[in-house]
Amino acid sequence: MKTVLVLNGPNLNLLGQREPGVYGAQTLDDVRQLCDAACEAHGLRLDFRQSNHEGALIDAIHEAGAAQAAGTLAGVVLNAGAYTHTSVALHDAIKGAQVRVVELHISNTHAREAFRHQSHISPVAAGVLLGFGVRGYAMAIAGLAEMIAPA
Ligand code: CA2
Repeated sequence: MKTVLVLNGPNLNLLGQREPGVYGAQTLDDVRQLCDAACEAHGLRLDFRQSNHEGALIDAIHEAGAAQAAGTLAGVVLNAGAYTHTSVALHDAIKGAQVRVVELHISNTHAREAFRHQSHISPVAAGVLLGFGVRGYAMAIAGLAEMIAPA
């Protein structure tokens, strides 16, 4: 059984506590539960993490690259939060680790402020999903399952 790493970046620990109009009312623990159900439905194991630190996210990406190369990881669902728009280091980490990443955003970043329109993740992502609310996490897991074992 392969693992999916769902990796959440800065401030996503605040989900459900503020800005429900943008991100909805569900908490990160609710998201963990819906990811668990999605993984179970696709015969995958869930590894769910959140960090506010860029270096910790980079370490997790390197670890994921090694696990994918070893055949134990299907890929990563990455909501890099605001690092999406700023982090060349995360871009380089994904490229260097040669890991399969589905970039995920709860909100439609293109319908928001101009500074959210650029992503350093998209050019190195296998797929991008945005604007579906937290249900997007389940869609991204389904997408990864499809990528590794096309129907
Ligand atoms: O839409 C998304 O998923 C984002 O990745 C969320 C990031 C934002 O910087 C990206 O542009 C788009 C923000 C995550 C912080 O979430 C909060 C949740 C509740 C209260 C405050 C922040």
